[in-house]
Amino acid sequence: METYMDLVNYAWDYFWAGPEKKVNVTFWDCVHNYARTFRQPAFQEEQRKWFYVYFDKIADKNGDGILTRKEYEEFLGLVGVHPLSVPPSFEALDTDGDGQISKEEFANAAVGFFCCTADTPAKLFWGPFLA
Ligand SMILES: [Ca+2]
Ligand SMILES: [Ca+2]
Repeated sequence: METYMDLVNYAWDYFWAGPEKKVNVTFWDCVHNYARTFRQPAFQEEQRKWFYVYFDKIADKNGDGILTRKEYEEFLGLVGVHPLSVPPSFEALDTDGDGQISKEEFANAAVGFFCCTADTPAKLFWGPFLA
C-alpha cells in the first residue's frame, strides 16, 4: 500500500501540482494540465511509462507479467471499486480474450482512458463511473 501511495503522490506532483508544487488545484488547473495530453505528443508515451510502473509495482502482485481477474480486482479495489463491478472492466481490457491482462493491454487501456476522446473500452480502466 505504501508503494501505491508513493506512486499516487509522484503522479500528483508530475501531472497536477506543476512546478509550483500545488497541494490544491482548481478545475481550470485540471483542464490545463489534462490538455497536455493533446498538446504534447510525447506526453502519451510518458503516461505509458507510468502505467508500466503501476503494472509492475502494484497490479501484478506475483510478478509473472500478466494480471489475473483477482489481481485486477485488487488493483481496482485500491481506488474503491467493488469486486462485483470489476468484470466489465476486466473484459474490456482483455482485448485478445485470453482471460488475462497483459502489460500492453493494461497500458493501452490506461493511456486510452486519458488520451482517447472516443467511446472505447478504455473508459472502463478505472472501473465503472457511478452517478
Ligand atoms: Ca500476475
Ligand atoms: Ca489478454
